[in-house]
Amino acid sequence: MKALEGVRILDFTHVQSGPTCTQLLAWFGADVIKVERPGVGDATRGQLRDIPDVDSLYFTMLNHNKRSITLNTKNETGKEVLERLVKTCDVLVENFAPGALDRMGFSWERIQELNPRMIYASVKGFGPGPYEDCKVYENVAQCTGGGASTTGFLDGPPMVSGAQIGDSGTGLHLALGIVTALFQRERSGRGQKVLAAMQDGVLNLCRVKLRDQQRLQHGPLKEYSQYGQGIPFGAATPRAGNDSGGGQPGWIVKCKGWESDPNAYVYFITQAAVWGNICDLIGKPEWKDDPGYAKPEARLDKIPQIFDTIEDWTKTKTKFEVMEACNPLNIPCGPILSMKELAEEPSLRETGTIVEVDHPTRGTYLTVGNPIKLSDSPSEVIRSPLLGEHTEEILNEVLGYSDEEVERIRSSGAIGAPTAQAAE
Ligand code: CAO
Repeated sequence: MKALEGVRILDFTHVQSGPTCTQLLAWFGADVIKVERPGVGDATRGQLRDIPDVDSLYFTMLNHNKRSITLNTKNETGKEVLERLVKTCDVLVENFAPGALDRMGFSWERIQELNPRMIYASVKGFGPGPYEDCKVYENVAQCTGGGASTTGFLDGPPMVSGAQIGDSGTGLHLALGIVTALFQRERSGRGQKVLAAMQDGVLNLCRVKLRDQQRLQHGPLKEYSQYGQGIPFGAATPRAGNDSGGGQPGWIVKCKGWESDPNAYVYFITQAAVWGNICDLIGKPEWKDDPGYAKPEARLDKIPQIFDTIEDWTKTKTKFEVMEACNPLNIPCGPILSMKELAEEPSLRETGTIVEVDHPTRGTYLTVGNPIKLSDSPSEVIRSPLLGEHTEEILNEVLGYSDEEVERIRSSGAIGAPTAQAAE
């Protein structure tokens, strides 16, 4: 038994933000029925393809454990099928451009009429306000949610992050909204609307930067390297390079091999509690009692110089040797791991965080499994569906259409041509 077994999701999501949400719900056991346009499908099936005529990794890695039905929801018979799906499902998830479902004839009011228990969950770029009608992609959200203005180096332009906080981050927010609404429905008996706006999701993940914005009114941000470098602060939270962003100063320093290996670096945190151990490790035992270094407050104006000294030591070791030396001394640090190293890391394979999946037309590929582990709800990763692979199965078994009715639906053009079957 899985945590969300018995919950049926009508999945109208596409690209990245919505699909990450429904993939998580599927891993927790929900039956996720992905609705796609006949002959077209989710645009990502064909984007960034590495193998001709095969679903892209962009698609496969975001759509595990789902079933796919092709349905033209602008066709009259297609609308009839969609009505039946709305009546049958617990949750509708969508991340269309604003207004698309209304234009299809499925407004929130109409959905409530069809199924008052329905939870209607949306990702949008912006919440209500001046930008509510805008289309939004990942980096637009990172830029408008405070991520880009606070990322990068002080002397460089704003920078977006490799972590997809706008898309996958908002998908996570939406998933929490959905299970919360399902929990409330247990008591109220009613569905509700759930909205996760990408700007809001990014801002939520950047809340420490809004913290710093307000602290600026009371003086310089002393834990930022620029304070030690004597560079004055402006009106807004600045870009902080690799500063830790917390009360324990940290920085990325070079390790042995940095000249040729772009990832021969380690993140090193000078946690106050283990300052003595750090001093011994880097060959500066005299700093332990030196009034200029002994207390965290005294070190704030010397953070860049301290990390230069730490780097003189880390440059003599590989990033893994630094980790091995620091861990027994309780000094927090993290090697900069490349995607290649992560893909090959045995411990991540053992926990199911990195999983090898077999796909009928692609062969094997690697994906990231469920990062949230429940002790009583195991997550297995099942390959993504081919376009329309489960159309007949859903029409027959979920919606109760007879074979003759399926033929009627097909001849109306609502579900497209018979779909390619998955080669087993
Ligand atoms: N049958 C018939 N029509 C369908 C259909 C189906 N099964 N599925 C989708 N469509 C139609 C929609 O109804 C819409 O038609 P209208 O424009 O006539 O209403 C059309 O397909 C296109 O939908 P869209 O506007 O959402 O798609 P787009 O490619 O133009 O925009 C995106 C993509 C992501 C910019 C936009 O969907 C969006 O802003 N979404 C909200 C924010 C979001 O999730 N962004 C993250 C995306 S990942 O980076």
